[in-house]
Amino acid sequence: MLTRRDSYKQTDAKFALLGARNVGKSAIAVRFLTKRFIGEYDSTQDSTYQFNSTIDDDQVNLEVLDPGPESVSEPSIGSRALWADGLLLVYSITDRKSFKVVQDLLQFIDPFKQKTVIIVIGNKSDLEHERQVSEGEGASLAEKLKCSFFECSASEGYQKVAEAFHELYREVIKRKKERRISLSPRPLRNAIGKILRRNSSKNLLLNPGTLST
Ligand SMILES: Nc1nc2c(ncn2[C@@H]2O[C@H](COP(=O)(O)OP(=O)(O)O)[C@@H](O)[C@H]2O)c(=O)[nH]1
Ligand SMILES: [Mg+2]
Repeated sequence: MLTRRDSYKQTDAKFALLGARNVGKSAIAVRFLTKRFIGEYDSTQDSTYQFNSTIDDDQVNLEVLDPGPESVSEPSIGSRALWADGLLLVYSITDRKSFKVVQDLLQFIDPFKQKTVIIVIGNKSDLEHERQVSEGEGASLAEKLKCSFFECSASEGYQKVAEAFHELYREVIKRKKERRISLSPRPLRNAIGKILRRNSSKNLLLNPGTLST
């Protein structure tokens, strides 16, 4: 179910899309939330959605911020990076300038990198004949940033768009767990570590199939 910031529930992860105008941020958000493509979307202001989704068999509560047009200034990016657990940095493969905008944004996100997970997305992959940014360039930017990278087409399908959000969600949850452990006192940390190790070796014994991959 999709609601527009009217009912507040416990949120498992907060995501914000960032990038130049017209790269398809709204189209990506709406595709993920409704499974549909809406070609022309009113992007005059920020929209925040609360959304229930199933990710890896878990029912999760997500909040997604689709920014309005004035979203690439330093204060605006800073406040979004502070708010969000995960940032989707979106460019269009048909617009080299938008790839540069993503690279320029990074300096403003840097102060939040311990807290906020990022993912790079090259949208409009259906427009191969208009491509200006190669897949390799997107991948090597992501490699440099040590983050995941997806090319997708909001207009063509749901699957790739959903995959990107799901991957970001997994990384956000992993980061939250790591932070929780690193913020806890050392004896507690050691105890948690022991329990985790014990449980993971039990799982291997109970599910020997996990060893065969
Ligand atoms: N061909 C194609 N057009 C897209 C795609 N995603 C968005 N668009 C179009 O690109 C334009 C800008 O999209 P929009 O979502 O408003 O971009 P935003 O300004 O980043 O939010 C609109 O005309 C969309 O229909 C895509 O994957 N493929
Ligand atoms: Mg928009």
